[in-house]
Amino acid sequence: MEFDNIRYKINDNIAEIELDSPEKLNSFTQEIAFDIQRALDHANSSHDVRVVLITGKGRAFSAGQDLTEAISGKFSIDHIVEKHYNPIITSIRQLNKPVVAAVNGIAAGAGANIALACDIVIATESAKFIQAFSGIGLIPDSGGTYFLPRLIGMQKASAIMMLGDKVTAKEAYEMGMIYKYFSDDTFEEEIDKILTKLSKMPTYALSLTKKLLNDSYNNNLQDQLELEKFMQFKAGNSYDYNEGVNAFLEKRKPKFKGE
Ligand code: LHQ
Repeated sequence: MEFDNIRYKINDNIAEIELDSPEKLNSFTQEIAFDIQRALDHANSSHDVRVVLITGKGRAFSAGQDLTEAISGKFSIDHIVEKHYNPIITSIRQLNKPVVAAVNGIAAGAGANIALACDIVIATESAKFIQAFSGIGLIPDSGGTYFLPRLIGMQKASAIMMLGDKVTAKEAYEMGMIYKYFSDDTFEEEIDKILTKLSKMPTYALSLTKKLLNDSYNNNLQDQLELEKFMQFKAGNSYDYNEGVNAFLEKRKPKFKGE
């Protein structure tokens, strides 16, 4: 697949989406947003892909919306939200494999919230998360008002969104905003380990886990128990379940197919 505005490659069942406009801190134009949407769709439907990585080139993950495009009047603000960002967030949540955000540097505005929509968020020690919206008179979009209070609680989410403070990777980790952070020196190595592990796991079961977690936000306990029964039935009929149990009983490592 050819992309003009991002880098997209698939190796060893790992799809990597790299934002590739470091001179503008990987801020999003329409072309970039559409390329990301296309790459996510491809990763979702490709049988070769068992895990997806989103990361940025240079010193930023992404500084959010390209503000020169935003102010140009080329697109209305609601068009940008509806056509550029909302489909990306919906795709990440509905993607039937794990999506990892490797936050290699500053993540601001929509850039921060796209990262927070991913299943696993890992940052470099020097990364910073900024809900930059209030600094320019906007509201947090790209799912920020949905995910952030659920991740860190309403009080901290309100303060971070209203004050627009820079949150360090250590602070983000301590408040439960991200899974882990690593020193800048070992970051790539650690990300590779996580991706390699995920690429060999029972992908189908992980996709069902993801569906359950998506619904967990909205269901009551009884509905969630019912859904777990249904999803466990599906997982229990998979190739990987059979392989996992047999490997355990035969005292060998399982060879999962992701099916
Ligand atoms: C940029 C940007 C950028 C263009 C750095 N755009 N060039 C939805 C609906 C519709 C409209 C609006 O937006 C949204 C969603 C959103 O995402 S709203 C939030 C938009 N993002 C921001 O407000 C963040 C703006 N950027 C910053 O505050 C700073 O650049 C941060 C704190 C991210 C980094 O600061 P520094 O490390 O000091 O870097 P810098 O400011 O010097 O930036 C480096 C270059 O990147 C610079 O260009 P230049 O030609 O002077 O070297 C910046 O102009 C450019 N850049 N962010 N969003």
